[in-house]
Amino acid sequence: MIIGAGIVGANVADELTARGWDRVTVLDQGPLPLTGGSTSHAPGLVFQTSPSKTMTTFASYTASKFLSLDVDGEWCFNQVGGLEVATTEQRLAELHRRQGWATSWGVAASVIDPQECAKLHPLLDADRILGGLYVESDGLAKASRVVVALARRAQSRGAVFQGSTKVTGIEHSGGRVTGVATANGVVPADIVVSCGGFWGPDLGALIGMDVPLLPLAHQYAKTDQIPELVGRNTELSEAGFPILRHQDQDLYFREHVDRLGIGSYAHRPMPVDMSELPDGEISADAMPSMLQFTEEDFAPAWEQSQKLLPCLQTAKVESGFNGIFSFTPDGGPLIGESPDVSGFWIAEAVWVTHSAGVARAVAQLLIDGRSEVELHGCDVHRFEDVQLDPGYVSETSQQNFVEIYDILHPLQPKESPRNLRVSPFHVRQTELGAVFLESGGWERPHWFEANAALVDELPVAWQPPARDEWSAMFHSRIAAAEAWRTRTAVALYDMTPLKRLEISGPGALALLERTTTGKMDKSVGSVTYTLALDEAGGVRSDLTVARLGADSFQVGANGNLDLDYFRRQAPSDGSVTVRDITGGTCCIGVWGPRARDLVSALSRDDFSNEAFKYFRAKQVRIGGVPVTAMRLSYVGELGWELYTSADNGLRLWDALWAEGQRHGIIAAGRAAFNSLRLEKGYRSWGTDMTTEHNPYEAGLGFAVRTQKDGFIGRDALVGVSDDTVERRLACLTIDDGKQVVLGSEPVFLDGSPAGYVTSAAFGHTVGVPIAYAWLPATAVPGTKVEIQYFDRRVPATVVAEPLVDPEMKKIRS
Ligand code: FAD
Ligand code: THG
Repeated sequence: MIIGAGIVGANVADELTARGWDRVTVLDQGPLPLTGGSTSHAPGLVFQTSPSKTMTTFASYTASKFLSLDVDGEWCFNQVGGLEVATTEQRLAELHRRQGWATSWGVAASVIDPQECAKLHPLLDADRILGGLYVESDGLAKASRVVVALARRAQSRGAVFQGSTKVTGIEHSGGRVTGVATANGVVPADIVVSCGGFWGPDLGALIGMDVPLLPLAHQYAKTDQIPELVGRNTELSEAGFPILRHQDQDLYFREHVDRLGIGSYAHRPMPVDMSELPDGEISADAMPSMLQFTEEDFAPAWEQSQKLLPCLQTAKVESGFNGIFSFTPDGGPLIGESPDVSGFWIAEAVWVTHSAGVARAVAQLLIDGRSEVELHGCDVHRFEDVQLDPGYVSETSQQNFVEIYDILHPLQPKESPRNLRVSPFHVRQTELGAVFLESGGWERPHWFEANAALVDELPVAWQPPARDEWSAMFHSRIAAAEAWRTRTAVALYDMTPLKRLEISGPGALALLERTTTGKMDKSVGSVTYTLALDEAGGVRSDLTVARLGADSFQVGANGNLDLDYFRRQAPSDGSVTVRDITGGTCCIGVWGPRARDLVSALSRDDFSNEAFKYFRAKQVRIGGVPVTAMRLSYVGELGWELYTSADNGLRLWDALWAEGQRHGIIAAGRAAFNSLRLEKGYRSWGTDMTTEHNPYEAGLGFAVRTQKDGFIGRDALVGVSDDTVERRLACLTIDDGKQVVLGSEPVFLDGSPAGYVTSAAFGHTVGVPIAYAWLPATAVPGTKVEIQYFDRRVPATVVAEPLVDPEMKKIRS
């Protein structure tokens, strides 16, 4: 059962029936095929390029799929190309960065000069622009026709489409969906996929599922006849020039035969009160998703449009509307299954651009249990609890509307809402001048201004080179001092935001044995670095599992997706409890060569190498505070992660800080942390590897215990080894020793794009910038490559990893 016959519902029906599911019903409250939803009037511009690999892949699939469709010979995709123009130097630089993303994700794109732009789109004033990004394979989706083409195809395979049928309830029993309620009675269904677009929250509410999206109105207007367009297009072709974006003014354009359509994000965010939508009979003129055009909001857009396209100076706006569609807290779509009612899925907050890609992913999830394209930025369970609050969703989604075309630095934090979640050390961090960035609602120190004086003390070998303007943003040279002190003395890192799960009960061991690649039946006090794989052997997370009791484990995880996963995997007999203990606890990483001296001075417990081995956990007391100490370090230094309950946190920090004065202690932040972990070769899940990669490709084969039977993903890895993989996460250093890159840049091998950067940082210990990148396995250490940074190629070399302490001397001593 699919709820919603918009572009998403129609694509899901098509993708499911294409895979042989022939008992698919699609219900829509509106008439078919124009239901009155967002799809009914979508102008259908498909610009593929995005900072996200997944979203770009979705868009490319959508374009190629729609290109193969027609309705009685009439096109579904008009591949006119896409052109994004720059009117400022910053935007031109941004277009180069976007060209890099396109290249990284496999879409051909080029940055062209103003004359070439005007040749492709003669309505442009070439004197106003500095250049453009041209993507030949972009184009226009005829969304309403795509729906017809897909509905016909799905119907030919057995699907049933039914309009004018509103779903008013979701039936379920024993935690499983059983059907949907409509005015005509209950329709049974064992799987329900809600593709309700901006009605998603209302549909989710029927079973108590949070759907964190906000319906916002967005203006779209059409001009009267433009003389320059007369005779260029036919009623059928509609358009011939590339679709156009003018991001500096939050505008986009397309042709409608001899008129221009103008979309604007240049107005105030206009959240929609769902209770005020026109109710009653839906028709082409009375669509709930089309609100009255508010002319005054369009005025600045019109003025700017006339500047970019001088032909508009004698034109006028003939019609317009405020159309509704969905925005989310981070701009990504929402895909996933209800945590409470299995069989109830959602696929919402999806653009036409990504619709086929999202639908294919949903079909694969339902049928194969996994999507070939990784979904961590799309999974509805990626949000933390505080991020599901309607006030949070509203504020952040509106901010996303405002920033939709802005040039955003990868480290740029949101300005608001902030201070949602703070660790017990927050007050001390603030005193030390912490510069906080935000993640998952947590405030995380990036560096501490209190360490500024240390920059002058840096030995010559540790003094970092000057940075270019872009890579210097949201960065400070203080990170070098913090890295230096971590490697030479001792530093405190606030690890509180790291997701922690307690998995306990008589079935806990069996659950972990089945869901991870490592041996879990070890002595109490053992800690294991391990992987959770999907059925195809893709890495769904990397974890540390500490056995704190016979039936009690503490899992260091990567995020809410891990919580959701273990909850789903836990047997229904109640023999396992999966609890998120992150908020009630806190964690300090005490790392550096003086770490042992420091903690020993505050404790009667024995922290010697013999008594407290690497990757062991113990209950100890430090400074009078009961602590679970784990001897491991993501920064690759001697030391411990110290866990205690939140109430004890501040006292623990203060005890370490006071005693630490004799040991050269500092507080250190994420900037140093990221640099140190890359030097040590430690991967970050979601950035360096995802479900698209197997452990051997990711350089994590050591964590797979092939002798162990029956864990998820094992069968898929039979015959796979370090020697069989065709691509690998490789460590690169930048040849000039100076140019830092930031991630997602394309990497060229023998002059051709061959991969992309995942994580990068300046390696303070080794004195060169480091980049990890996916590359063909043939790119062995010594191989020369080039990284594209804006419009430049930066020479780099594949090197053996890790760069620091490959023999584990520091960390194990
Ligand atoms: P919809 O098309 O809204 O479909 C949801 C369906 O669910 C509706 O038909 C609705 O009737 C049905 N439904 C809801 N509740 C119930 C219920 N209780 N029972 C039964 N049925 C129900 N995207 C692009 O990619 N490119 C663009 O250029 C573009 N331009 C846009 C311009 C404007 C002005 C607007 C408003 C949107 C634009 N979009 C664009 C966004 C795009 O239109 C939407 O993201 C997309 O159409 C959403 O598709 P959908 O199938 O999820 O939603
Ligand atoms: N601490 C804890 N849990 C975590 C992280 C953490 N879980 C999520 C994430 N971070 C996992 N990532 C890593 C990566 C590397 C290591 C630990 C967590 C690590 N690796 C050793 C190595 O490769 O040398 C493993 C050695 C071994 O297996 O014996 O330490 O930061 N609690």
